[in-house]
Amino acid sequence: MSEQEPQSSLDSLRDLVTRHGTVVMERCTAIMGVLNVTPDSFYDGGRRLEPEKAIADGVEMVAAGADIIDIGGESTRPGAPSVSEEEELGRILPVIRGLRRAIRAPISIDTYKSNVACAALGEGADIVNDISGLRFDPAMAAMIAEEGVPVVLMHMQGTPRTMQVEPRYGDVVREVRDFLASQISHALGKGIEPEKIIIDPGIGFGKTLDHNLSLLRNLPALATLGQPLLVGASRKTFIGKILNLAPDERLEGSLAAAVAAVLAGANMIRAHDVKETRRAVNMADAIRYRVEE
Ligand code: 7PJ
Repeated sequence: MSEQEPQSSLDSLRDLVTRHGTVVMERCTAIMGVLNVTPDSFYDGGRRLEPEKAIADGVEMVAAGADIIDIGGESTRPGAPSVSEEEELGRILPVIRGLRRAIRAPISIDTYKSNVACAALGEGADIVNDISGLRFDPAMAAMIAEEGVPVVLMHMQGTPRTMQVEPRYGDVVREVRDFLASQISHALGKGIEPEKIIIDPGIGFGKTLDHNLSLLRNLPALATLGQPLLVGASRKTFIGKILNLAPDERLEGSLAAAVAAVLAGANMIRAHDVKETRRAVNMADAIRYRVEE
């Protein structure tokens, strides 16, 4: 990118620089592949009890077009049992270690615990994906600033245990936007660089079906915060409610949501089905960004 080019336009966000490569989000949407190594995640739980299987799946996701692999070791579905740091680390560290040797793409770690995130970064992870948006662990922001790595700030109402009991908002779009704005300020205050902050409305985290649809419809209001915008709708419950389908039948609904998100301003899509999402998102990117010479 030339130096004269302004960085402020929403369609020319800065690239995301990580320890293992740069994720380009200027005029193309990045894909974050979901690699859960839990026994109980709602869709892919129990599929990767051996690290070798998880590593092979991560390699396959990169070959299918993932720009980032997001590794999670604790299910955050409503009612899932919490796991100790030791248990979480035992699940993720062998996978991060092996995957780091096998792929060049950046690895993100889906955790809200600073000790887990820090150990993951030590094994070669590159990005911290904090579903609490720096709310749950007071040591998280300073650790991320010290390490100089990018962070995903996600919105969630409440905690995973309580979030779906009775989600309530006056104006969901305004409240999610205000929360993200305030957590961006908090992150900056702790010394995290502005170009390393990604924001995420947290589809399904303390939201009803209508809250999720409102957020997807109003992504432009979140894009105006000026940070790269990540959306994760893949195989979530709201798709099941609309289509009356179980998680393993939600591929088409997930692709539709991904395309809608890209056309409304998302810069990164978090998805379980990388090959299919890459194709759908490439079509959306052409519609969104391609102009005749
Ligand atoms: C999300 C996530 C999401 C970010 C999960 C699932 C539930 N992290 N972790 N955004 N969802 N940043 O995989 O469906 O939407 S766990």
